[in-house]
Amino acid sequence: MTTSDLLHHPLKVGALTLANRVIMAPMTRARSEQPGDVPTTLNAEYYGQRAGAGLIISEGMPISPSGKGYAFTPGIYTDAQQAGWKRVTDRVHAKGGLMAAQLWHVGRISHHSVLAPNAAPLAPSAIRARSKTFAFDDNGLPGMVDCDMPVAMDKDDIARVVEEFAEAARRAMAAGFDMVELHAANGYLLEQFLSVSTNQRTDNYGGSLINRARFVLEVVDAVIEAVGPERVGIRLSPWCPPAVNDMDFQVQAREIVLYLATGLSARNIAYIHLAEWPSGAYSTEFRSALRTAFEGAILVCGGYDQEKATTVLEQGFADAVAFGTAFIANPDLPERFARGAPLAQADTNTFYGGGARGYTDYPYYSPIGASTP
Ligand code: 8OZ
Repeated sequence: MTTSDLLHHPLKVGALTLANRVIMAPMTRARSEQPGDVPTTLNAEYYGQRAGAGLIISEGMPISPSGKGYAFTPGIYTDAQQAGWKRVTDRVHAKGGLMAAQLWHVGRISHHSVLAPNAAPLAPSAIRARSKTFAFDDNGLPGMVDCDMPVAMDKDDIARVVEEFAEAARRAMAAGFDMVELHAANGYLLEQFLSVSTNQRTDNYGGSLINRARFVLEVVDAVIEAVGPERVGIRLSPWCPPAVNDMDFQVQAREIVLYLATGLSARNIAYIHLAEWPSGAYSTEFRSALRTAFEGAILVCGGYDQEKATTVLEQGFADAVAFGTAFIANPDLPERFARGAPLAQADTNTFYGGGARGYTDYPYYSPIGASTP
């Protein structure tokens, strides 16, 4: 089997059969119609260009006003947003692709300028993130600002956010998505419950490993109830370091992720998606323990190139590999891998915000000169 063969094998993931194992990673791009954080035809064009991915995982979509922590991120909690996403999924489907909606609550990684009037960020405990988010400064100008002090969620807040995830999942299905992915990685709300660095609760959502996992499993159960287990995936990032949103997910990271994996396997969800911190550093022992604990598909992401991706598939530690920046600059990434074509480099200046430049203007590969997608 040649290198490209394995990445290009079809793969069953829950209810879906992916045409290949080259996944488009979820990436915040901060382009949406304002006010209202509504997905636009430009977003449809961007995702449609990348429909050759085995599965596109959307940028994180705030599930509610309190789930938002960044300016311009398109949400999935209003009728207008749902209709905007329908345009996106229609385009992806018309081009033969499949797409998952990433459901996102930022928790404490937020700022009053992007929240409802007088609202504070929600978190398991009132511990402020010593990190920044992209919101609005005191003059109303977009830029990096310090995260605000969060309030510790009470039982009503917890029940409400669980229901917000379920409602967002229902909206995602109504908007034509093929799958939902719960964002439980990179220092956002769900991971904030998992890690002792951010969860110092003394009720049954904090303390023991089982208690810290409780909120995540409640959200999973509510979302399964809404859309069925075969359309649910989850993103996890054990060992997520402080450099990422001041998360420090070290204590019992292995144990809690394997505990979750066992519970998720019993629930028959479609996949676990690892955001690897640091890139590619997970031990083979952890990777095989995860394989044993979880029967669904395993997606990995973080610093993979074609060669490393093929190796992790060959080793049997993953079923598919997600690519981020490579998909920004190479809308036809799976095709380039298959042909051994050179890869274009992404311009980091246009990652967040703005319009078509650095978003929909990266060409498809052509041996006689690049072509417009
Ligand atoms: C980069 C910029 C803003 C948000 C993540 C959702 O890290 C993000 C994100 C990444 O998962």
